[in-house]
Amino acid sequence: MQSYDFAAVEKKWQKYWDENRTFHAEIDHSKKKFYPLIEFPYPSGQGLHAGHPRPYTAMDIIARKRRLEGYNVLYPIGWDAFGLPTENYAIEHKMHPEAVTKKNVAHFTEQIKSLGISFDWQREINTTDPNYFRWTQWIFLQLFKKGLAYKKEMAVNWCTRCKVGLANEEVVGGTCERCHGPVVRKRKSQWMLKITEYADRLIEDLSLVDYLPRIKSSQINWIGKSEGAEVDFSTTAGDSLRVYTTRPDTLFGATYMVIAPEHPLIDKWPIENIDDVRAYADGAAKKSDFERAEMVKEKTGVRLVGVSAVNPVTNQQIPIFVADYVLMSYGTGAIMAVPAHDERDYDFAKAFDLPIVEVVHGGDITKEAFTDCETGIMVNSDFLDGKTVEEAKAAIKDWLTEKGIGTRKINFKLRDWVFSRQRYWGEPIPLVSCPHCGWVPIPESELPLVLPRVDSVVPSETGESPLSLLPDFVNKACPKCGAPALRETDTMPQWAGSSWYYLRYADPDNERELISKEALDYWLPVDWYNGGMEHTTLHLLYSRFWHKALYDIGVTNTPEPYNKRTAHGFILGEDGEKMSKSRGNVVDPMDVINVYGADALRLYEMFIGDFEKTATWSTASIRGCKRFLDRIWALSEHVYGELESGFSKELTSSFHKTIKKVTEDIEQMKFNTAIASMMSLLNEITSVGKVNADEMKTLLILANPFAPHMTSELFQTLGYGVIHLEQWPAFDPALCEGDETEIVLQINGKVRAKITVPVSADKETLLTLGREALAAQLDGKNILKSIVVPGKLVNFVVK
Ligand code: ANZ
Ligand code: ZN
Repeated sequence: MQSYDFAAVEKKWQKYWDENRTFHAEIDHSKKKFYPLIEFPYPSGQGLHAGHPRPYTAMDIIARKRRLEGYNVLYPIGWDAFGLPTENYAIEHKMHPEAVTKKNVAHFTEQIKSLGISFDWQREINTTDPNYFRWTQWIFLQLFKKGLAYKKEMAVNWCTRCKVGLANEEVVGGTCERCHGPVVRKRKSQWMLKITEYADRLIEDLSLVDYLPRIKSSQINWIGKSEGAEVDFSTTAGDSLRVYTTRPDTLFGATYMVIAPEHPLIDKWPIENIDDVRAYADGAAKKSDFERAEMVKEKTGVRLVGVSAVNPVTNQQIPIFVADYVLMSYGTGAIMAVPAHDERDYDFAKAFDLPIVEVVHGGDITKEAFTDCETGIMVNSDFLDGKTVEEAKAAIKDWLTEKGIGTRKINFKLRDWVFSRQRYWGEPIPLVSCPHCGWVPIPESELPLVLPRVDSVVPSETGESPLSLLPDFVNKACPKCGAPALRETDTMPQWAGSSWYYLRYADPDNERELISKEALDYWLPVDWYNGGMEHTTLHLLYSRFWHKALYDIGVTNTPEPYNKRTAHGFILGEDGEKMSKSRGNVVDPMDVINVYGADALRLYEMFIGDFEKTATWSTASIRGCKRFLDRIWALSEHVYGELESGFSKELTSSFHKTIKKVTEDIEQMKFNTAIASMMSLLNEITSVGKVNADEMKTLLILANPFAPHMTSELFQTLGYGVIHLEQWPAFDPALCEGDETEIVLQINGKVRAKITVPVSADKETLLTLGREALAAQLDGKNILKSIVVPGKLVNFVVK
């Protein structure tokens, strides 16, 4: 089949949209608004990768459909441009990070424009623009004034390669998330944000929003609300030892205790083997919390000689250990160990030959017993014997309260947010340290506090920010008393600018305020936010936290920023592995555009598999998508009849069914099956042998969100007008029945499901529908071969 000149067509329409500001949105109270959002990119030096177009196109399809449905759509784009890779690149090439950013943004802009996404480029923002970060700094000052920012000396994760402190979340498997360099613990005074104060609301308000269930649950788990009790154990050294436990009911089974190697009592107690204990603590300090808590390994520890504790219910003396499986950062940094019912305690007790006393009846004390000690009947527990776990919990809490040695306590896994970075390329923290007044905010009229100009960034080897090397920046009179004072030289983490950017899109040029009330009332909240699962626990929680803090001071007007949140899967290389330069499996979307065009790339990225799931790149199936476009183009030469005469008798039902399917599938992000249904409609048109004007027009509108360039061009040349001013077609449910048949879906020859498909569905469509219906069963399996017998069955041969 002959191909159309996609390069010319695409360039023409991109220029048209740009010049006419076709997708620029202004407040219009006569229309309903729709605000879709994608995670704005970090403009890296590498340019777009194959994963970028997937969410952009998905939300673009939704945005374009909504416009055709009559909504006023704000679909914005901007740059999350502060951060380490840019700074590191600038240092290496003796450039200024601002120049690097500018270059990268220009490159990204050109690339993204070539995808034909209907972004409102008039609202473009950049987190490194002083007119933007002025408000990031302003928000920080509000948080500071509200008592939500504080400075704390703490052990931070320190990347030895980037020479920068990292949040716990940025340490992955003991290495730096960005450079994969080794991470050690280092004590440093850091700005912290009290996200923990919002922990409960961050859980509860999930009931107000429509997030995918797995997004909700991963936020809930990350926040990790835990209800238990703090219990004081007396010791032979005088000071009592306080533990946190979620299972006070198992107190009779507490046969020893463990304190974290950093526990402050170590310095107070008369420990006879203190040298051994200190040596052990030094070793533990080299490990991250993650390694200590999550990595499976032999349990280690040192028993304290000369001090022991007393179990308050058995009155028996029990030994105390230091061991690194207990973290100082959680609870009280000390535990009562119940080896019969806690797996970590069990492993430790086995290694150190400690007594194991069963207190919740669960049969043999084997590893299996741990899992079901949540329910059961108490044994070996004196006044708790015979009670259920729930009853025992209540009874022991009363007993502990009565004795004055225990109180109910709620803990969270969530930690406060380490908000300082010792780097140049970030928002300066707008505070001054005065010897008389302490930390003083700079006046809001002095915002933005811009980064001092330097020719090139010199990293400070001491671990302080490069800003600390610039006396002109550092020295500042105290805004309160005028005494010589020093500016904070730490900058904000990359997460700062992205914590509120969705607000600024609604009013990007406002110089007086962060956002006007009118823009806020009209555009916010975001209606639909799609992003990566990897941002569920950091960015998504951080921005929900900022939004709530701003809500509390009256800057935002809803408790939640995003009404709906969905997530896309990654795209893997053709070999099924993560794309990486070293593997040589990287697909550059620009290469694909050059060979097949942007419409084909868009279509393919949506056809590649379930949007939510990981997908493997296939150059063969991109050709299939290209062929689909070429066939529609070829069809345009055979259109008969006038507009407004209705669908032909032969095709009426097929059209209504396809409209229904595409309309509904887009809403559910089932883009692949929406495309498949358009492909089968095209097959039917081909078998009928002709297409009339209304049919062609409808087909073009349905395909427009997916392939906007080609459909805009054909719409114009066929004399139908301007496609983006059209209306999304409606379907008549009564006409959507019939002409369907049931087929069997098999895996390795075994029947797994039956689905109803259009009789006309071709092999490609059947495969797509089959794969979708068996998605759960096929997940993680390698499809070696698929056999399709149209009208009968699809069989997947898997390994
Ligand atoms: C006795 C016990 C018996 C426990 C039992 C568990 C099961 P979550 O649910 O995650 O909050 N723990 C407390 N502080 C700790 C720390 N700093 N480092 C390591 N472990 C710590 O877990 C709370 C449980 O984790 C607590 O309840 C404590 O062990 C342990 F059958 O106390 B438990
Ligand atoms: Zn002062």
